[in-house]
Amino acid sequence: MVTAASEILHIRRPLRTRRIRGFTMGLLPFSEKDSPTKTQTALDQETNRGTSVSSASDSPTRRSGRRSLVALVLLGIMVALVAVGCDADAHQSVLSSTPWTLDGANGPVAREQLLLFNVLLWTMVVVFVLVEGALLYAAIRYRRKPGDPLPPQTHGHTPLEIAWTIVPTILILGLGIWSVFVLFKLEPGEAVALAREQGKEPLHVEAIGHQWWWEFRYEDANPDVEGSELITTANEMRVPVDRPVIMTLKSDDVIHSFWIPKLAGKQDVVPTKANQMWFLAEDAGMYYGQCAEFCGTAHAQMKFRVHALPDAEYTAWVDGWGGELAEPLSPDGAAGQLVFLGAGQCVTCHTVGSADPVNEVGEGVQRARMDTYIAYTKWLQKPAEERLEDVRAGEEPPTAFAAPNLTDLGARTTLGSGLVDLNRETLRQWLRNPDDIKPGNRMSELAAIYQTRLDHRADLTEDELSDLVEYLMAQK
Ligand code: HEC
Ligand SMILES: [Cu+2]
Repeated sequence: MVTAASEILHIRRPLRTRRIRGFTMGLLPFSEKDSPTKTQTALDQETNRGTSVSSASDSPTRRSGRRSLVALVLLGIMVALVAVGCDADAHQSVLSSTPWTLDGANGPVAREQLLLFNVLLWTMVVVFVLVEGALLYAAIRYRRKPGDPLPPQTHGHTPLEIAWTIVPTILILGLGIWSVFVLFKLEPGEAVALAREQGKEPLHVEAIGHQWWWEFRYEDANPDVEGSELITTANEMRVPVDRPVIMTLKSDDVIHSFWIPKLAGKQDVVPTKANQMWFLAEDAGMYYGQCAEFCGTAHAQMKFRVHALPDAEYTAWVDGWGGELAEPLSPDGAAGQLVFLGAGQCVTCHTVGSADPVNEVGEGVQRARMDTYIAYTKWLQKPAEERLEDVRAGEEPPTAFAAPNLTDLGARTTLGSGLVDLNRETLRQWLRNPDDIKPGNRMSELAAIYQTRLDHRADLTEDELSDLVEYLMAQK
């Protein structure tokens, strides 16, 4: 009995202490050899070395070495993955392969911001390299070697201390003051001043962020014409070149962020608040935009485009918007219109042919749809039994929600807020099941025609779909 117990103790003790050592060794930077005083456990360990079989082959130092190797490899993979995502000349990047030319930026706003960014970045790179370099050099060159005596102890070095106080102060003050001046230049007032200098009026556009698409409202689409028409469109914004564009940013639901990398930096789009920013496109062409604030399931698919057009082309778009169709509807298109207004119930959420129709009580329909959406989401938060009672009593809130204005859909280039090119095939696919193109979108989540089939497809025949495609593609 006694021998058995002592044997157990004899074997168990070193095992346990070894585990404790393994734990502390991982935390402490020195090895057992350097440790100034050997702990009792370490001494125990030594006396028992004969019995501890695994300590040599799987020592804690070796284990932690292996661990740091794994960490290093993981870090390497991460850096490689991040680097793969870098493309200096990408569509949605203000950076370019020749950063000193600032040619990734278009217009005064983006250029000003990029210049500030570049100067801040490279100043910080220089400071980092100098400070870290000095640190590494000192750490390696003057590291303590065995047997070294204590080095001479100094205290204070006035010129050096003055230098490392003054230099950062000048740097931070200089860059800080410059940043503030750049901020002032981003104020809309600057855009008005610039436009007046050019003898023009700035263009005002309102962007409304919705989960997960963008609405654009032009109160005065042609600023050179007094009281010109109201235009509402979605996901693709048209602006004239060389004219300051002042954006008013609003949100219908959550916080979004409006970002056209090549034209201007990000600006938050906050519910109940109207933020402003401006930009000016110098070169005609297409600029890519993206919501830059996580706003829910389809956030990454909340893109948009800015078409900067020569004045004449822009005015032609404004004059041609709405009103008579470019070509009269074909018989199929006319059938599609009936589906749109009837079986498809599209008209509860979408408007065609008008910028902002007014409802019976004289309020803008799109505004009313936004309010309905808020009422509906609040209703969804009620307990299920109460909702069931509401439904039985016929008191559930209406399901009309804000959706893209489709008046100029046929003239757009994309579908699903910049996700896929717009053509008959993609439009048909979208109508059959929007989730196939844009998972998580609000149309298939809320429109009644997608709620009746188990496969979540539209409750419409292939003919009805074709007619709808005809009707919508004719809207330009
Ligand atoms: C419950 C409201 C609702 C109904 C009903 C509805 N839609 Fe939509 N629709 C939306 C929303 C919201 C979007 C934006 C989806 C997105 O991009 O995330 C949308 C997007 C679209 C788009 C793409 C627009 C663009 O610029 O990307 C088309 C086309 C469209 N709907 C057509 C229809 C048709 C046709 C019907 C009827 C069969 C219909 N919708 C019924 C809410 C609705
Ligand atoms: Cu968003």
